[in-house]
Amino acid sequence: MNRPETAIAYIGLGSNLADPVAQLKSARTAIRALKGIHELAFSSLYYSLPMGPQDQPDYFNAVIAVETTLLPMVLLRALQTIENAQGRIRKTERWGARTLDLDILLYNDQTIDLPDLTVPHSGITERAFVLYPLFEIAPHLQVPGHGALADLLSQCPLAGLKRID
Ligand code: A4P
Ligand code: MG
Repeated sequence: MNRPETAIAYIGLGSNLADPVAQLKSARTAIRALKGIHELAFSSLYYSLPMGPQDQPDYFNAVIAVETTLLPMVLLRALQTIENAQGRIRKTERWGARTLDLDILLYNDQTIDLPDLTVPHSGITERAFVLYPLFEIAPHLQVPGHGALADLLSQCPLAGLKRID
């Protein structure tokens, strides 16, 4: 029997409600527990000021690298199930506060343009809270359509981002 093909995916984690550090830790545990996923690396946690509406708490962010046999849409649904299990309530306001946000940043070197899934994630190039943790675990990465991660990072101000030991 052929082994299922594996891909390497990078997933961004974000939280700014209900003990964000605990939210990120339990999200990591939940992702590792998914069938067809193997963790390759987990970045430090990063503290960041909110992008978007400013009347919300500060964020904690991290990035996880995984090897996975899950196809992109299957991975997205699995991540949404984890968001929901951790009390995510979807509001209509864009970029509002949330207990947990899991975004597929990259999936191999694929470019995906589906109604429910855009990869590379649309905000990847200008978000310090994505680029810096991603660089910590994958400094040589190329972002499809955007060039070297190192170059993107060099053009992205920290904007208050702080790495937490
Ligand atoms: N979707 C499309 N592509 C993807 C992808 N690559 N990964 C769709 C995940 N989802 C993707 O997402 C809305 C829809 O995006 C989903 O139904 C999915 O099919 P959502 O998580 O329901 O809503 P959202 O997160 O509010 O929208 P969005 O646009 O993803 O928000 P962002 O861009 O994630 O921004 N400030 C700091 N400092 N740190 C943060 O982490 N996060 C946000 C949310 C705002 N400000 C922040 C942070
Ligand atoms: Mg999201």
